[in-house]
Amino acid sequence: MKLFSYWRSIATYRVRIALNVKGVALDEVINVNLHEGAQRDPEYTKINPMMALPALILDDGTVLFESLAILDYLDETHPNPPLLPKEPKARARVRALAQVCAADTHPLIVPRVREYLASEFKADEAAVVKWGNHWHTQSLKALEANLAGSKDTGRFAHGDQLTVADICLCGQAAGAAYFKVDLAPFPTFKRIVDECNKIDAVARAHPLKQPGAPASA
Ligand SMILES: N[C@@H](CCC(=O)N[C@@H](CS)C(=O)NCC(=O)O)C(=O)O
Repeated sequence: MKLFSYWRSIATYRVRIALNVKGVALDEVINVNLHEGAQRDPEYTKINPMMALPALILDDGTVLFESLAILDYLDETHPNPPLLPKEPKARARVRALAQVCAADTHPLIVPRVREYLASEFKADEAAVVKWGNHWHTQSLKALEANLAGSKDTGRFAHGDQLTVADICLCGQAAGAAYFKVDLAPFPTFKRIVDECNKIDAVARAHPLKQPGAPASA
């Protein structure tokens, strides 16, 4: 398997966590420098026409893209440990928490959106940070209300087993740090992310631990 990756990519971070948790080894990690716009290079556009990371190439050449779809694939092909609970209502909650991060928040702050804000609407760096901070904060309020208010929240977002929800919370925390969001008002969210990072498979997937990353964000 080959993973197209960049240290900063939150969506790739999700896939890295799942690969590590499942114990799936990669043959190659191919760097696509998002800061230099390499996701728009014709060679990469052929692999993922969305011009976004991650892409996972399987041994038979199949290209997987979209991090949540890749997480599903890994969970289906490597069932242990499972990334979803068994019970349907529990699965729905886990997927919903994951989607607040991956579907409602993350798409608003990806490079193509930030670049468009700057080029079309003349947003300077401070304005872009304000934008990202705002959308993260909105979602964090919703996540905290759910996590703090649900009897289903345990050591992790749902019970005591790491799930897709936790993987996405970790990505959300990395995004929040990038946009200088203070996590103090979101103690349950922060506690769960800290809990996730006690697991080596999660901790070593962190963006700042990848090749090319700076010492701090
Ligand atoms: N929904 C996609 C998001 C993919 C995405 O936008 N990835 C970002 C990095 S985290 C990217 O490569 N963006 C390139 C760009 O915006 O130009 C997923 O979860 O895989």
